[in-house]
Amino acid sequence: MPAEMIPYALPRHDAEWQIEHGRALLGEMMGRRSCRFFSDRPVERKVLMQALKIAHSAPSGANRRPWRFVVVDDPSIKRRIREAAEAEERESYEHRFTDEWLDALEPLGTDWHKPFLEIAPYLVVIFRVDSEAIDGKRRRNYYPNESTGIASGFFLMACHQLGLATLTHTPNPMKFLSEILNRPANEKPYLLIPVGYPADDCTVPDIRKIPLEERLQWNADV
Ligand code: IYR
Repeated sequence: MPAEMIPYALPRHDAEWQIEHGRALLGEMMGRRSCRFFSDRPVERKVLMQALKIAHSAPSGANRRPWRFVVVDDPSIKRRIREAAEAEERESYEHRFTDEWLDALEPLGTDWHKPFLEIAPYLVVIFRVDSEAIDGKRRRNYYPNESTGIASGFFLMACHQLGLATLTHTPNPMKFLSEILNRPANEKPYLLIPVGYPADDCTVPDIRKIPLEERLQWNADV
């Protein structure tokens, strides 16, 4: 049955307001960096919940919200995740990554050690839910990959706006997350996101973002 249609309107800002607001938002978002050195300073649970609510507000295929957020703050589970992630990462860095891939990672200075997985106060593990059991029947979800990517983006932006550091970490393969966190086979690990505050002596690589002009086309002009 179609849902009842209800009115929808947005505040009418003038262009001056939009440009000023856009400038401020751009400045804030350009300041977001992936953080690999976290403080153990706790994060108020309510703040994390607000960021998760913002993520959960994302648009999704057929309004199914085909994701699950698993929040880990138990030190023993964080330790298990670190150990399993480091085992996979070690294998990747020492055997699985091609030389081309290792060259691409070199500017980031990463290696298989992932202490942040125990230090950050929260690990948010996002699962993509491909199908769900409804009334004993398996029902597929639509665009779960795109939807979960959008929700993840909302989460990263919300965290940054709230002054929280994040890292989109994807140890490969991530199956160990399903096992440690008891998630069923219809839910696929999608991203592992440590959330917290940067360590006092946190540094990030001094790399530049490719200018938008190189990634933007108007109409059919090339
Ligand atoms: N998952 C590894 C390697 C890695 C891969 C990419 I692509 C990055 O942008 C960064 C790291 C790691 O986390 O070290």
